[in-house]
Amino acid sequence: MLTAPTFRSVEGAYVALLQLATKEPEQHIDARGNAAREVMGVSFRLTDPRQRLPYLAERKANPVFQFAEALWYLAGRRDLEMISYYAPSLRASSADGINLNGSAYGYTLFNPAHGAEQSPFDRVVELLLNEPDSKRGYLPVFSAKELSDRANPDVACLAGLHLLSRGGRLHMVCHMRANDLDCGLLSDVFSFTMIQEYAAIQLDLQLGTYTHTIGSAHVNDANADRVRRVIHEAATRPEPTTFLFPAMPESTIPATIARLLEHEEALRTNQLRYSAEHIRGLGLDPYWQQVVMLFELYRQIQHDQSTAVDSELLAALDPGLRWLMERKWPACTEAAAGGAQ
Ligand code: 5HM
Repeated sequence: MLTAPTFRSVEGAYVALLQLATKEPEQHIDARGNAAREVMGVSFRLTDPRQRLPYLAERKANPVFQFAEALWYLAGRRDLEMISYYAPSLRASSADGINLNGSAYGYTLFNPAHGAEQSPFDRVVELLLNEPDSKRGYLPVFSAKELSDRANPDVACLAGLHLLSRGGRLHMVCHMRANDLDCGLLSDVFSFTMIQEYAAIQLDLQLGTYTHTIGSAHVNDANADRVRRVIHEAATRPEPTTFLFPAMPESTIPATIARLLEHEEALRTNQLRYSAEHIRGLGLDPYWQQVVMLFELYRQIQHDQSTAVDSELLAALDPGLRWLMERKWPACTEAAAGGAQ
């Protein structure tokens, strides 16, 4: 088969790639201290890129981080302050303790390069509005100059995102030089398909397919045990757990992202605390209300160090997000158990 194998949701592609790299690795590598099993040049296509979350108890995906990272990209940011609150391990990738460089993909995509008037993203949107069939809607991210410093801790893994408007739908093809199949792939697909959906809204197009291609697809030896457990769970559960991820509202514009990040900052810095009722009254679309609910739950976990979060707020989450939160965070598991009594 010369085209990428097709999956409906990211979960199927994720499990298939874990199986491939675990059972049929092409080689064992050891780069920058990370021993890993590797397969070269793999790809898959998602027919419904909105189905961007896996529901596997052994994987415990973190929807709080997923949305935080997607919004951090969409807002064109690179500050460690915001993103390390959700993923402290990212601090190790910052050369100056203030910003991320290579992996701050949104900074590259959503800000004008030095001397330019438009961001690369805005330029591609304008191009596709004028010539929908164009093949030039490419958003490069990796830059050769990142390799000039041999000690650079943060070289972009994303080579670029290609937007293609075809038949009234916006498709995306993503090229990654390297992808950690267990740790990087899920958050990358989540965020890039969010960028795709956001772009489709700006172009007034329906969401098309998402194709993901990887140069070095690998599973680090350090994660081999968890990977085995995930593969076992996927192979032995009676039925997959499925929830439908809803569509991003068509009213989403840059001001929506900025407004969400005002709430995010107030919660991250513990200046405000919200109830479910308060969040419903913020004037946000219900889709984005869910994200503010996730940020408030995370505030309770981080700042209040609650042993059980607000059960009313947890119950207000969409069932899929609730399922993930209850598996990821003990304070959510505890609140759900209390609510069930
Ligand atoms: O040594 P190297 O720069 O390739 O290490 C980066 C590691 O992070 C690789 O395992 C790569 O696959 C993973 N990674 C990822 O999967 C990193 C980033 C951040 O750029 C990412 N996805 N988004």
